[in-house]
Amino acid sequence: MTQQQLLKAKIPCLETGITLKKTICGICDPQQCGLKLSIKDGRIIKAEGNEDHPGSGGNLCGKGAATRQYVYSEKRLKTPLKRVGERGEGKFIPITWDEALDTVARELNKAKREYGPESVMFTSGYSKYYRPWLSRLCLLFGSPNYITETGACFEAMHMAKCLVAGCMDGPDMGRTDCLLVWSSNPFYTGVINAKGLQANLDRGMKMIVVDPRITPTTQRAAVHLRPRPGTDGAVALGMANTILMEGLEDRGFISQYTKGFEEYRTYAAQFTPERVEELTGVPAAELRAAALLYAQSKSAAIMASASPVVHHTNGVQNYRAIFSLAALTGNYGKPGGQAVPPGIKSRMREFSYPVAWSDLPQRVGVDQYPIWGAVCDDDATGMGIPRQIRTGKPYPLKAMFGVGFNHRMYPDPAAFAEAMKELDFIALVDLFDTETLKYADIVLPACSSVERSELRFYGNGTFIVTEPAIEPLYDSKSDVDIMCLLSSRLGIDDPLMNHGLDTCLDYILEPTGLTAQALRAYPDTFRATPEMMAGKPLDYFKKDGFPTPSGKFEFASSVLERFSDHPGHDPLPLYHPPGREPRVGDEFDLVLNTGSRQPMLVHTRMYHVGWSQTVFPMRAACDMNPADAKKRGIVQGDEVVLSTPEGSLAVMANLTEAALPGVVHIFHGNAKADVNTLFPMEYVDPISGYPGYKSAVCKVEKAPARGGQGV
Ligand SMILES: Nc1nc2c(c(=O)[nH]1)N[C@H]1C(S)=C(S)[C@@H](COP(=O)(O)OP(=O)(O)OC[C@H]3O[C@@H](n4cnc5c(=O)[nH]c(N)nc54)[C@H](O)[C@@H]3O)O[C@H]1N2
Ligand SMILES: Nc1nc2c(c(=O)[nH]1)N[C@H]1C(S)=C(S)[C@@H](COP(=O)(O)OP(=O)(O)OC[C@H]3O[C@@H](n4cnc5c(=O)[nH]c(N)nc54)[C@H](O)[C@@H]3O)O[C@H]1N2
Ligand SMILES: [Mo]
Repeated sequence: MTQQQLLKAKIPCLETGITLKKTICGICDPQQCGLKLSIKDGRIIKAEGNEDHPGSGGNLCGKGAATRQYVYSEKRLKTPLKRVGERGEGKFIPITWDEALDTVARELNKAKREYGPESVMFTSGYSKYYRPWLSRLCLLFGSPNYITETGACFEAMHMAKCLVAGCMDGPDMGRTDCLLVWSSNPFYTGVINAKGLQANLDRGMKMIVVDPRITPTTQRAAVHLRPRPGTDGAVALGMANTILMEGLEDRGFISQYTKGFEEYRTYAAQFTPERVEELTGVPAAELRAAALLYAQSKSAAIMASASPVVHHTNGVQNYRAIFSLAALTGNYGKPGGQAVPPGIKSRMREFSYPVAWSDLPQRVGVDQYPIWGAVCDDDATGMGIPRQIRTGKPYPLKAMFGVGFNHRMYPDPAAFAEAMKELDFIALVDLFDTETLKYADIVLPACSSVERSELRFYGNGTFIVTEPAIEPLYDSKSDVDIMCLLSSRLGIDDPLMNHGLDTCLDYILEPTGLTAQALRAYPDTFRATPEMMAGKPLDYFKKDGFPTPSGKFEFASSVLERFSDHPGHDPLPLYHPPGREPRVGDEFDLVLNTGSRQPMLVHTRMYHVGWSQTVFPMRAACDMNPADAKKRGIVQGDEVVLSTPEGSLAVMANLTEAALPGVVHIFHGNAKADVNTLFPMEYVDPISGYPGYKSAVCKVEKAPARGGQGV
């Protein structure tokens, strides 16, 4: 082959000067599939899956396959910027890193001096890898307000787990006979999870899926329940009632290890299959089939997702009702039931939280949502930010240092932005030029995962410290380097952060006996030895009790009992219908369900990355059932106006049987058709403060003429 032919075929060899570098994909953050990049003259010319990666095994989704367009996007930030126009106007001039970092340090310290450290928020969106540094910086600065996207993701599920069992658990999937998947679709949301799920289906595991939509996951289920969104609590209580009526509960487990069973049993008795059918739309026979399969399997485990069940005004209570099924059937403490997942020994927790929450002022939002203060020890909720900025109560909020922070993930983003305008100072770190940056005083350009070194722990007992595959583009830096540089400028005397990434990593990794540099020799991940692993035995609670106030699994929560004067804080998992439900004759006659994941999109990240969207339309579209469309004279591809009582959007109608009749779905994060503008800030779960993103009411009408906000 000639050199030209070799170059055209992108063959890595001496003649072409093309080299291969292995790293991980950071686009869809928590999955981190293995990535193999071909590099020529410091530029990525090809991106493939790394077949030697034990999690993803060479698979790469459409987003990862579009790595080159993502990394070399026109929208990448190139230099640090300083605002010169009004907040929101988007006028900036380039400045040096020294000027930018000095300004950030000066302004954050000014707010600290004048209003106290708690007046400064350290916020993050969806990205995960830099969070230990952000929380450490925040807590060492003296502020309790380390706030992540978890105010609308994960924490409410964790909260529900803590209220019933005292800590997080997950399915012992490798050994279970029956997996009850409550609203998750890994075939769209995570390559590594999907591979794991498929492997267990292949060995004969049965699956029940509770999901209003038809998805690749529901298509593999033995039983698929399709409740109306936000009615999950009634489904779970109905399953409990069937199990009790059939005498399939585990009496021994219940009497020894649980609290509140008799009240729970009496309450669940109201949920007859016929009533559940009325409340949820799930046919009585299907409910029964699911309950029997779950309870009669030798072992059964529940797989829950971070967001769909809790994006409702009743999410925490609904999840408590769902998780109670595991205790009812004794699926704790045995192979194939619920298990506290093992982890690799590290000092991650000590690194991330060097100061106890109890030594700091109360976090944002705890005054309104006290369960955050009672059981959540990871971060604060961002849902309280706008109100506290406006009222200054319980104390003023004056400045923000945000990393990958996007105010549009919250409901009513215009009101959120208005509140941000009132802050004295905002510094934001991002990869791309975003809408949120328009409100910043200083903007700092971050580099992407292929341009940095980072540590990741995987659930399968492997871990990795990556090497940068290419140099940071333009004048960007890794988020961690930025925070380490800031730490010393803020005057924080931290022997770890002030010495940079590797010093921090070596501290975190110390219990494994490995250093960051040693781990870099394993580009396909390093498998932890048994001595490096830590975990609780399956039946840990038999000796130590559950880590709840009573030491038992709590059908009736002692923590909620303490706060039962707050609305919705019922100790039993009482079922309240979603805050908004369409009734016959209503103007807003459809359920609006937003954010069900699309394989080619991640929140705001991919709208400008066309390569990932070749098999799906790039236009903002809402999914609706053909029967609902027909009633409204709508055909496939029509321009429609989707309205809630708060506003409307022009989008395209995509007719699909995947949507349950009566339910309309739309993805979020599209700045040009932002569905979060259709939600009021007050439409929330009273316990978690989560927005009711997945059960609002709407109407859909054929658009009178072409045009509008759609893209
Ligand atoms: N209506 C509706 N709204 C929702 C949801 C829904 O289902 N429906 N889902 C909610 C959920 S579960 C979540 S998790 C949130 C997520 O919402 P967001 O946090 O908004 O998620 P992203 O848009 O992925 O990321 C935020 C920012 O991180 C930037 N970024 C990407 N990589 C990096 C990096 O390496 N470093 C830095 N510094 N920045 C980076 C991106 O450019 C982007 O500006 O949205 C929530 N909002
Ligand atoms: N491609 C892609 N992958 C992602 C993301 C992304 O934006 N894009 N985001 C990541 C994030 S932040 C998260 S939190 C996870 C979420 O991960 P998943 O939970 O796996 O994905 P979702 O599509 O949000 O929700 C799963 C299913 O829940 C169903 N559902 C919606 N409302 C309800 C309800 O009220 N009750 C029940 N029982 N089911 C309901 C939806 O129809 C959907 O099929 O995905 C992560 N992975
Ligand atoms: Mo999420």
